[in-house]
Amino acid sequence: MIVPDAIRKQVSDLRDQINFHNIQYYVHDEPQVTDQYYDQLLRRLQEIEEQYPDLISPDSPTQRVGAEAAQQFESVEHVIPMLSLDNAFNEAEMQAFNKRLGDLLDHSDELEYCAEPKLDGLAVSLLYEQGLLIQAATRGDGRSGENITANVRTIKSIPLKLAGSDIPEMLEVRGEVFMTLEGFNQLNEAQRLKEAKVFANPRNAAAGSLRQLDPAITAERPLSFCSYAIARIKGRDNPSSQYQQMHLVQSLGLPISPLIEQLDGLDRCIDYYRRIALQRDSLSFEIDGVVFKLNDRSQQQQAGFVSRAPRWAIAWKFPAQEVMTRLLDVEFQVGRTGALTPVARLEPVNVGGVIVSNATLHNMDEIHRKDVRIGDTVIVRRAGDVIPEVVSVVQKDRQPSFVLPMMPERCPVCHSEVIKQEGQAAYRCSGGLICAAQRKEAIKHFASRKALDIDGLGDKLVEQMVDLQMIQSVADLYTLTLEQVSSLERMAEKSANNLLQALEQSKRTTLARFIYALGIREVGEATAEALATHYQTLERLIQSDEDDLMQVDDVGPVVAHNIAHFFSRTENQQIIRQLLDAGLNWPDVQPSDIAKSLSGATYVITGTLAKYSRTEASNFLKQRGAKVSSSVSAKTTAVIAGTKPGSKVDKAIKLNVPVLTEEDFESLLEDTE
Ligand code: I6G
Repeated sequence: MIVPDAIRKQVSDLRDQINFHNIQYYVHDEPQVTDQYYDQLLRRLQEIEEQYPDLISPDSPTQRVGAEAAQQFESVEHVIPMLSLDNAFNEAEMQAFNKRLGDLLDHSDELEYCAEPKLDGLAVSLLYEQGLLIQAATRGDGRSGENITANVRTIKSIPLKLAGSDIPEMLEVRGEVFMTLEGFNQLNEAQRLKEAKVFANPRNAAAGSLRQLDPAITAERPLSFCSYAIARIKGRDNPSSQYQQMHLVQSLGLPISPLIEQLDGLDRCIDYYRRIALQRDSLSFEIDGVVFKLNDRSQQQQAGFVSRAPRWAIAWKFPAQEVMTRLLDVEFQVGRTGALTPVARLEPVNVGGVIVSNATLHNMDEIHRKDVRIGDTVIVRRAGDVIPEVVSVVQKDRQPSFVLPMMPERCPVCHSEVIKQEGQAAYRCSGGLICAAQRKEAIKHFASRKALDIDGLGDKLVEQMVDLQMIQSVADLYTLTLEQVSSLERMAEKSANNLLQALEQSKRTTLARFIYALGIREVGEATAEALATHYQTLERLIQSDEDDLMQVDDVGPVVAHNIAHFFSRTENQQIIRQLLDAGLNWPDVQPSDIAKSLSGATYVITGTLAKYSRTEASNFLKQRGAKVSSSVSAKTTAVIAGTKPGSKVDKAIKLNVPVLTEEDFESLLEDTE
């Protein structure tokens, strides 16, 4: 078939554009077009290639998933062995490494290093000839690995064709294939829905995805790539430092670490390690340490190798985020809404620098899925600010005597029946406010900072007062006497007076806080705020029905049902009456009584916030006049990062945009109230 020149040109232009936008997205993290526009370009190219199949070439962006499923992976010899790295586990070992190199090179000045975080992924080697990706291999035993070209071709951040005009004849790049936390969570969510295998961590997910014999499956997995070394290069000068090598690789369209730095001397390296350790929890990917390499390649050559590792590089490891320990028992904790959460009691163990003796097992479905027995050796994981969790069981250590944890039939606290609602994973205590555990949690919530903010009424105090039956409900707080409060453990008269004063002060509140303090299931701060603004009085809210409630912003059928159900219960009505009788009051609601104190500011929210949904957090910012955007630029005022954030934090760090934690965000809200 004759292909008109105009079509050839169109195909070539489309490929150039797609490759350009790929690099903007994956290498520079600066997309210039929307996903829809990008998809349109790709679709247009696909259409033309379907019409003119002669134009299809293996480096076309449409040809990422080409190969059929393989029977097995072939073996590939590494021309340059894929080495491992020596490790340092503390500052003294890093110091010793630096000293060793100084002595070896007879170098009395500070040595220059190139540093970057060590990604927790899988090492692969990519071979480009005449600019085309012709082979990709795993590390294997270092001398030979598996040929995973078909799978690696599906990773969108790996170019099938190198970029630029000065392309080396041959280039072998080594790097790490990994999965971002966002990708990992999405994949596991999808796996759960399909009732397929759920991965324990991003590294396992990346490994499992890369090891698929069918590249079509790998193509669906959110894999990323980051280069860390040039193994071979021909037809272009090999730069004289590691740092320059990485920038050459980047200019050819391959991603490199956004956090790479050149550092003079040991002290700067130690400082870098500490900085990265502080950022570790807010990065969008998991890292297990920092790699330091002598920057100067002639110094590297001088230092040479010892057995299977370069003498000129070291991985200074962070404390492990996953460790093994023994599951001593499983207990069930009752929350504010009565949900019973299985909690693992563990032999205390250091996880990521923190001693952990309890970890969540989430719910009974998870216990069955992970096949957990009391006595098992388990792997506990603590990443970021999230609660430690049991991720898996070391099955080979299983003894026949180990028993499956059982959900109790009765609440461990109030002995009411435990029930499971159809379609829900949680078992709940049916005791409601009869249950001391639920009462304690309800009172703690009522007193918490964003509710009635009762200064000095901490968790321990609430537990004591409920255990002593001094208080039964939140309303009883306002009947406490000085005598009662002073009789509590570690409560001097002064503190008792202060608490009573704080209780008195808490009576003057806002309608939104009061609604939030009631602890209605799934009514967070923003919903409480929306309800207050919508109804303006408590009476109107109490009288509304489910249909009416659904007119309020963010209130869907489940929340509407929860609210209506809460107000329909006589015990709740009674508590509300007692609270009002005790003198709780609030000013009339003005529809917008928060000053527009953040006008002109633009925020980006990423990751999961523990106490707010995305919508809630956005609403709070918007109420204060701020804009909330989905992408980070140099003009962004700050990025608010929860746990497991996306690449937006990396971008913010790169652009020197401040990154706020959830606590910073809360302070911001308070300061602008
Ligand atoms: O396994 C590795 C991870 C990261 C590496 C590595 C690296 O540089 C950032 N560099 C070398 C030279 C080797 N392994 C052998």
